[in-house]
Amino acid sequence: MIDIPARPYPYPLDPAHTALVVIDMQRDFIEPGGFGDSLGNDVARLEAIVPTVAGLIEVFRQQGWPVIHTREAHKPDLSDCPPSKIARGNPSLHIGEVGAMGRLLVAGEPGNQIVAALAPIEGEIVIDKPGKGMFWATGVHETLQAIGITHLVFAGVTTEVCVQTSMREANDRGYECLLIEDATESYFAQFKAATIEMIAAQGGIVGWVAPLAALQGALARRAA
Ligand code: TIU
Repeated sequence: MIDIPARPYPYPLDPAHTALVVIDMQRDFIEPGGFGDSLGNDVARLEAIVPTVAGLIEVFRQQGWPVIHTREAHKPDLSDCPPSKIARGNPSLHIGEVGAMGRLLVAGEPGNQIVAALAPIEGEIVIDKPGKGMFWATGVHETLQAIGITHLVFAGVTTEVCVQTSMREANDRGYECLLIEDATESYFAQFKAATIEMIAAQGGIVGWVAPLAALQGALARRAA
């Protein structure tokens, strides 16, 4: 085990059984004209974490540890999208309607692609998920079990929606979860801060939180 300085106490990272999960770093949420923008959000906040997420992915690639990317994506016929989700929020454009980057939140459309700086490479797992959580209707639990993963490190957007939902789903399935706090962002600064606090509260009721530098520092000390 590698102890990563974290809150509420050091995170015991198991190097043989740890994967990185990068949640929904897709153009739909990060660039103007996408789904996040259609809901009235300031998307510039999210783009700011791209270099940190890239640094985190690089750590995992250098270690040879698995990297999993998710996308919030629906089938082109929207058969996996509840009508309630399409109707919600009085948006300027609904899921499935054509925006500046193609149909919102639809698999295969330009807006559904992961931003170029974080593009998956050969051998990395890409999960299209119809819900906010990564376990709902994806089969990812079975995929992770098949490769022996027990520990998940989380990054991506948005902190209190898809990241927190996925981390809670993972926690309930027995994964030891660490959120890299500077590799996640919300459209709402106060919701990011609150999410970090509620994950680490009560002795780590959902898991651990730490900055990227804590992970990098622990791995550097191990290599020295
Ligand atoms: N709206 C919002 O904050 N997030 C989402 O709809 N999806 C994700 O968080 N990926």
